[in-house]
Amino acid sequence: MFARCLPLWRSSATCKPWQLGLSLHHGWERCQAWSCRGVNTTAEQGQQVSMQQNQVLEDLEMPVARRETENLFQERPETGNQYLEDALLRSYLKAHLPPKVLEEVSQDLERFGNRLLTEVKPLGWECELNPPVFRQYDAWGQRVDHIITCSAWKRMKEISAEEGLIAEAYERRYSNWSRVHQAVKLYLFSTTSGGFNCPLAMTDGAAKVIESLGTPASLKNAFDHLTSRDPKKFWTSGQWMTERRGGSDVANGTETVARKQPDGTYRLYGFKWFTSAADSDVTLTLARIADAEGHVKQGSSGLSLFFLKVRDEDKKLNNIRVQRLKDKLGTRQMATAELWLDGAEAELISAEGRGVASISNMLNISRIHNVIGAVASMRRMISLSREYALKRVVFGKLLKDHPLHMQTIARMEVQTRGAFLLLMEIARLLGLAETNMASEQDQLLLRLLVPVAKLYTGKQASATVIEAMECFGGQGYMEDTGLPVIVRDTLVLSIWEGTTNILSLDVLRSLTKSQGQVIAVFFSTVQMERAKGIPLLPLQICSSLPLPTGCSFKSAQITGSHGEFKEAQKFLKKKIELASSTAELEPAVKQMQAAINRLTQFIQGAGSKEAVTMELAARDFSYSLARIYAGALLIEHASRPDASAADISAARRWCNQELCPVATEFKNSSYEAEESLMDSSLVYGSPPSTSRL
Ligand code: UCC
Repeated sequence: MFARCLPLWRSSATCKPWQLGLSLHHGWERCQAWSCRGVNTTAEQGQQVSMQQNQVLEDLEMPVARRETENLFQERPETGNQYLEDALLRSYLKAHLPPKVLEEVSQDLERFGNRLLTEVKPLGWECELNPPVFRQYDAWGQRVDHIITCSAWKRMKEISAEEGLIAEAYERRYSNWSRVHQAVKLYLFSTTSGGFNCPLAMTDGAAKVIESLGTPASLKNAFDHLTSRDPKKFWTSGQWMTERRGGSDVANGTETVARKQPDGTYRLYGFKWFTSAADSDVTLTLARIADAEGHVKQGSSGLSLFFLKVRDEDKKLNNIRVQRLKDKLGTRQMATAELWLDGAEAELISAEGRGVASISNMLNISRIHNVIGAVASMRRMISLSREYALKRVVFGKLLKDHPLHMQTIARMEVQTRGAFLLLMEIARLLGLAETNMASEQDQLLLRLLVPVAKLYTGKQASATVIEAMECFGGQGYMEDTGLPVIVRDTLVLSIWEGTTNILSLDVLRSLTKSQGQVIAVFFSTVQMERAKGIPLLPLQICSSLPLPTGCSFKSAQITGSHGEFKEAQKFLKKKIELASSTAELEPAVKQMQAAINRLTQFIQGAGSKEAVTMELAARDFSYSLARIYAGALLIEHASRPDASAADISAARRWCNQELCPVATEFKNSSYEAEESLMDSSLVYGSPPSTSRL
């Protein structure tokens, strides 16, 4: 009886008289009396009073409101060590890592999983409850612009260093597998990190940019700090790209000006509208270098990349003023600020006018972190739903025994598996690239898959976490369950680091820049050994793809001969080679064949269309690439000799979905110019007028 008096999530809830609809004095007394009576009844009468009689007694004595809330008692879903509970993660590592690396990495991950449970998880919750506070002036009217973060947030920074969450990738103690190790640690850390995964994403990106510049002497110290395991030494970095005109069209939206100083440094003047983790130690940012007359060059080629320290040795801001903190839907644990740069001292680190190209290394890394965050959110919400279904009784039985409920979670599981394998594939390719072990094809594939995975998993994660929230009924909507935090923090993943459409256009950019080779490599990688009937896609087909305004793909010349292409294929792993020996995978393999065929036909068909066709198709095209590639990975994983029935089922179910939506929509004429006009009519309710558009 006493136990039933305990509240669902917070112990203070039970005896709040105002919640019982009673006057304070009377209600409090009744509450106390009721609790005691409950204890006494049980103690004194024990077995003599049947539960039924007890219930009648309670019903008679309790206020109505109390009786109702009493029946709402539910079990809290508890999860254990995330590494040990993640069967797919463990089987992936077992299948791919060399034995010695597997042994060490597994030990580290198991230990880390325990640390997350006991130490990091409570800190993450503390970060949520104590978001950063901005204090502009001190008590004496001095402008101080302090962003005050809680002690748990500071502790997250120390833990990140201790665990080598950035260092791991740059020390490369496991050679090409270091990136996989790092990605897995970040994946486990993500949903308990209290938002600290965001500064880590940008820190990794900054380290990557510095390394890709050959770690110039002037940046060596910064690189050491960004990749340090010493909590006292570890720095985080920001990534200040977004200005008041927006964050997508960086080439036209950047107004910040850089003025060269006699000592060769620069002073930056401008306004950064959205600077995440504004408490970071350093940052990379873009600005336009002013000439002697103070003129700047507009457009992308006018942008250069700068490194700057946010504060000096005395912790004084580097001629930066904080205007305010952003009031965001999610990631509220992390300070995002509007900043005025009023002569901030900075170092030019790219060639003049090569700012966007230079910062793209950072973008690609932070986009990979975005994928990590997406998959982690999906996995976390499924784990909690799964656990809850083992405890929650509805309509006379556990949720897990309701087939429709299990089907819902299983569908999320299939999506999450596809997303997870995409993530691992990218980490694997990145690891190869960073240890000079990547073939040219691996590098092309990486360039293509990063935007594809970022845009696709961002959408998957949003849908999945909302679906999973529903698995808890009304409880999923309650703040103090922690579930809405995960939902809120996930919804940003399809927005920051490039929205879905911007990323879709980046997929087209990767085609243009590589003169179609990224798609050729894509095809040869997913092509099945048994798909004998499908001719390998010649590079020439890709050259006929029209691209949106500004993209020069149409005029691109194909340099690789068909022979070279065929030669290159010899080095490519056939993702679903082994599937031919697994009969249960036959339907999935056939669906993949059909999807690849349809994608080929789309590319051939789109080649003869106007440029707008490819722009309109960009999103569906990217979705098709994501679904086909993830399908190939799932089939590959299910083809292992020790694959489980669930692995096979996941591959089959994944391939049951529409794998090539771009071909379907193309057939439906959805990318024709007339349809584009109709899009506007549908949106505005009448034929679009120029004044409205
Ligand atoms: O939102 C933000 C803060 C969020 C915090 C981060 C936390 C993440 C945490 C996750 C953990 C859970 S920061 C702002 C986000 N903004 C963006 O992501 C920008 C979105 N916009 C784009 O991506 C655009 O497409 C731009 C900026 C890249 C377009 O610029 P341009 O200048 O118009 O593009 P161009 O002219 O096509 O490209 C310029 C050069 C080209 O190289 P060159 O000159 O050699 O031909 C491109 O090939 O840059 C190269 N380039 C790339 N290279 C452009 N994008 C890429 C790329 N992705 N990879 C390689």
